[in-house]
Amino acid sequence: MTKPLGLLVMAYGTPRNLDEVLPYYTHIRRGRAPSEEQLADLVGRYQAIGGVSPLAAITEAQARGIADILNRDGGRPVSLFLGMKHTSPFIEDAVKEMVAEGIEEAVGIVLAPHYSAMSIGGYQKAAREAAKELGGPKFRFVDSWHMEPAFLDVLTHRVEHALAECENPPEAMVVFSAHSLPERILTMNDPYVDQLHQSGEAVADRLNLQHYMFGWQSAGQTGEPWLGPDILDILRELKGDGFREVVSCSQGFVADHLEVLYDIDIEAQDLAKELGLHLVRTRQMNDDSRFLQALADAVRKCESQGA
Ligand code: FEC
Repeated sequence: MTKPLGLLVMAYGTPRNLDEVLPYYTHIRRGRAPSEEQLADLVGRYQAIGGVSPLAAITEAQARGIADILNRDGGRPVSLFLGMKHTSPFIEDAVKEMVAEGIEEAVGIVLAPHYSAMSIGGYQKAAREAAKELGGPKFRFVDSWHMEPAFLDVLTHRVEHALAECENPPEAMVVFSAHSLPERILTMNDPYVDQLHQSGEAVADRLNLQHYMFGWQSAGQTGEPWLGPDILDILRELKGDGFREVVSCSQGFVADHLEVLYDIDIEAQDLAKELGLHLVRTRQMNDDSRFLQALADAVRKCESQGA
């Protein structure tokens, strides 16, 4: 009997309660503890969205959903493992479990659509290094899946629905955003910026959008320049340019979590109100089965590349 293919689904991770915010934040900062002020600011943002992020439950539902689709599609059965970048179970824990269960071949996929060496590359490095240290499994990785047709279909529907909530859809500006990264990626031949444009352009073409643009959100406070323009500056500029309605499509994220529920729904929404702009956010992918099909398709393509 064919041995199951290991499916390593990797995601960012989130603190399970407010006590876990300090170790989580310290891990994100590669072991440097945040100042009291930085910690209080982050705790305040979690409190503002209800105390904890829904991300953990959504990630689990997404991972299970992808595995279920793959185990029904008639292809090689998969065995699911879930590994987080910044909380337990860490990616290294998942690889350890894979080895213990005798998994020899595996596909790794990250729950974020666009590749950057600074984001997806970090997840893959953690899995590769753990596999090297523990003697397996043999990994193949999905680098990016932002152009998977089923993903673009769902993204297009999301933008279409958000536009339908506008009073005058043809005159609304659609802003496609992703998590900002330090500007130095521009000197690294990194595909992140181009990929954000590719998926956004694909949606704009399908909907024949007259007004759309690209921006960044959730930049860190690290003292170095980050990719811009930031969504908040964009809102101010759009107001100055005479726009009255804006659709925010956080296409770099696939779940409801802090960077969407706080950065867009609270921070950007407050500014929009102050400016007198009508801001509508597209719904996130969460556990939409059409979206999970896109990820399952990407896994099968990756698996067959090595066949
Ligand atoms: O809901 C939640 O609890 C977690 C939401 C969350 C997601 C997420 C995704 C990405 N991040 C990316 C890059 C960076 C870089 C830094 C950074 C910092 C934070 C902090 C929090 C946080 N991120 Fe995150 N990110 C989420 C949460 N992120 C909290 C720390 C406080 C703050 O800056 O707001 C800066 C690191 C440093 O200081 O050196 C860089 C990227 C993604 C999207 C791809 C992915 O999901 O991996 C890129 C979700």
